[in-house]
Amino acid sequence: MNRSIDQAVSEVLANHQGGCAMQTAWDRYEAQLPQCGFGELGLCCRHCMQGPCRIDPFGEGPQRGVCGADADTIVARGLARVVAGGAASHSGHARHLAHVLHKIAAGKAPDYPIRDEVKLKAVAARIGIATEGRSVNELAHDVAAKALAEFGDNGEVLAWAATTMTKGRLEAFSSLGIVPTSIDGSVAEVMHRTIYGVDADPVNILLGALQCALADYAACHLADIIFGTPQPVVSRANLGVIKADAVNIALHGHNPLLSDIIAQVASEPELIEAAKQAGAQGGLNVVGICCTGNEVMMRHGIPLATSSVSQEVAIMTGALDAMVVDYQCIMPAVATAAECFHTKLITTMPIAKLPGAEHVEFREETAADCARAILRQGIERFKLRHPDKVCIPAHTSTAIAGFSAEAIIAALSTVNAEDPLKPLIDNIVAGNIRGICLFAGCNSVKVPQDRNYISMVKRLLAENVLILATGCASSAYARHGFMTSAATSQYAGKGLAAVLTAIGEAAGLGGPLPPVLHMGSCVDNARPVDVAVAVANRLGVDLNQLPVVASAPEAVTEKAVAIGTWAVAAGLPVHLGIAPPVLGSKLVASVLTDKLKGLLGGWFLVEPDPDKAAAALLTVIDERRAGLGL
Ligand code: BF8
Ligand code: SF4
Repeated sequence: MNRSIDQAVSEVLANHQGGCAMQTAWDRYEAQLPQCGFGELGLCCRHCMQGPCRIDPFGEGPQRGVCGADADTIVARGLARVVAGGAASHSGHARHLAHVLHKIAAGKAPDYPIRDEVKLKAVAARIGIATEGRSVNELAHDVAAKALAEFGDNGEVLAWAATTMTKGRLEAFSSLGIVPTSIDGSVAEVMHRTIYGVDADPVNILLGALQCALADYAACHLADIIFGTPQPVVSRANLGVIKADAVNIALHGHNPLLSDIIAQVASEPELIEAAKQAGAQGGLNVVGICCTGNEVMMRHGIPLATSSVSQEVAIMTGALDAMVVDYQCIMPAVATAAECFHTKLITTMPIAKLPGAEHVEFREETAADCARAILRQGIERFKLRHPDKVCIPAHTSTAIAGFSAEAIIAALSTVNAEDPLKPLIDNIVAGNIRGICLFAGCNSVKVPQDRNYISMVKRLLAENVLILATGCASSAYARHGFMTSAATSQYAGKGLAAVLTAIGEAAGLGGPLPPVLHMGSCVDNARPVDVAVAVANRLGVDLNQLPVVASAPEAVTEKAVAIGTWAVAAGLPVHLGIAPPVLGSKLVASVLTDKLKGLLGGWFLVEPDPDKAAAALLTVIDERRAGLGL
């Protein structure tokens, strides 16, 4: 089985010196085959202890569970709970940040200055907080209080949804009764209505899932105030960023609270000296994995080692002295991998401990000290590294990251300072930018790592589609060299290349903008929406009319499903390269892939073949262009 088209990953898989029966996600996937057909189709229910119940997809065996739930109900309930899982994760992350913002305002988190006061003020004004004559801490307090209030239920539409979507979208949500009024309430309500004997109407359940997904969307907006709004930064990506002569510390997970501080204190001379004293002439080398990796890459230029599916492979280089994890997308298997090498695995969050890891509880009050202590543990561990087990592939690529919505607008304003959106809109109208595709989501063992991303992007770029990327999609394009000026000349169609060159030169980049813009981690999917909403408002149209599409060609997690679902609600056609467990219900599948189009303008397009998927997205882009008279 072809596991990855990333040469660095393939080399380590082939040549690592793990010894002790080192297994990876791909091995464990093969051991699972064939996977359960009922589960794949979403036809297994375990929502009560009279089950598990299974529906026979061929119509020969049982068509109803013990309670009478049929395939449609069971599949819809299962999907809704997947969305709730995703929303709970993203909103847990957001709640954590809101609490920290509160502490910052109260002077209880001294290691976190407010890094973007302008954004704090803008967000405060947007959500209706008085800003005139108020101090930064007062504003931070009120924004945090408002954010925390979004988790409760005051019966009003969530401010972060109401103030960041188009009017047309809000009307569409209202007409379907899916306006989110509470983040926690939406998650809890999905759990309630999908329990034994509550909601059995599959369409009603799906509407609940859409509302919950919109709550997920609302929870994606706080990080820049605390950590700073990213600006373009040149870094490197792929396993070759791990250095043989340095103490290598990998930061893995999602919430940058600790990793952002580690990224900063790693340049302290005492720590670098300590690393050298331990024998690492290259000093300290901090690298990122998954979305924490994206966060520190776009804000601090920290190089990105690899993505989710290959997280164990970073350890298998034999040169990772410590892996520091926070939460989400951390395979328990990293503990086993670490045991086969000398890597110190450190968990930091009370809700995410791993058997086999050392837990260093992180507290915002003493963040910098905690970060230093963790780095010193990595330095100690370096002394135990076995040089004969080191297998670092030479591959890396340059990657320009940090294209926040603000950074994109700033780049555009170098072309037209009065009206920054005009160059973007003019080029869409002229066809130089035929459309925009947001790639999001994960890498899965079910697809050779990165294959779908890379084949689709080559086709779309050649057809002048501008690409935005977040999450592990960003990682794929960073590792494969698509986030460079050179990639524009190599892959972009003529029209797109001309636009990217003009903007890059006007912005003083000394070359074209990359054809794939790294917009951040998965919680940063709100950034592309911000740009799309600005364009839609400027044109006086709604999001579901724009030639903008999304794709999660190698999706894995519940979080990815939650994001895909709100993207559909936002009016985007969303391609999925791996079918979610819904195909056991013709009704649910037809709502998701067809009926939603009439209701919200967005829908899911399931296509495992990347060539066909790219062609389908181009067709949709052209239909939307035609709809706008272009
Ligand atoms: O939040 S893309 S595998 S790392 S879930 Fe996870 Fe998927 Fe990667 Fe980031 Ni997003
Ligand atoms: Fe079976 Fe119904 Fe219980 Fe599900 S909720 S396990 S279908 S009895």
